[in-house]
Amino acid sequence: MSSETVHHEGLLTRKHEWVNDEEKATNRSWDKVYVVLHGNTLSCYKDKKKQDRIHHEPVLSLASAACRKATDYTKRPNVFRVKLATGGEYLFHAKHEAEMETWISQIVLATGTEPASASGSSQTMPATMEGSVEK
Ligand code: I3P
Repeated sequence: MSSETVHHEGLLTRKHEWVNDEEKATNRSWDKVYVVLHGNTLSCYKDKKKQDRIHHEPVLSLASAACRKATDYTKRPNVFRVKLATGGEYLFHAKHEAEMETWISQIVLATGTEPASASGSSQTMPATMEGSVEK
């Protein structure tokens, strides 16, 4: 990872799928969120003003998190998944493929893992995240 702090932000739509390895999120609606990636933290705000976090949730740590395109999620295009070290999982829906790829590469940088040399490599995602998500 470069010595420069990773920083990326923008509007995405988000679905919280899992609270941890065992517990499905109670609210699994898609929410518009203003996402701020800074260092290895991810904050999801209600809007660009960056005052209120969505659902008053805390900042999310991306340390040892995994991120890749959610190829198993077929209801929307350009969706990527972030799986936190806690087992928490989020889907993020980008407006187009380039936006999705930018987010994935920035988040992978922030997680402290090396980005995969070829896109789609399982290096960036545990095998359990491939295909259908069975818990
Ligand atoms: C959820 C909402 C989501 C849907 C989710 C529903 O209902 O319809 O769009 O996810 O399905 O629970 P609500 O808004 O009433 O909370 P998908 O768009 O991925 O289908 P789920 O229960 O299968 O996660």
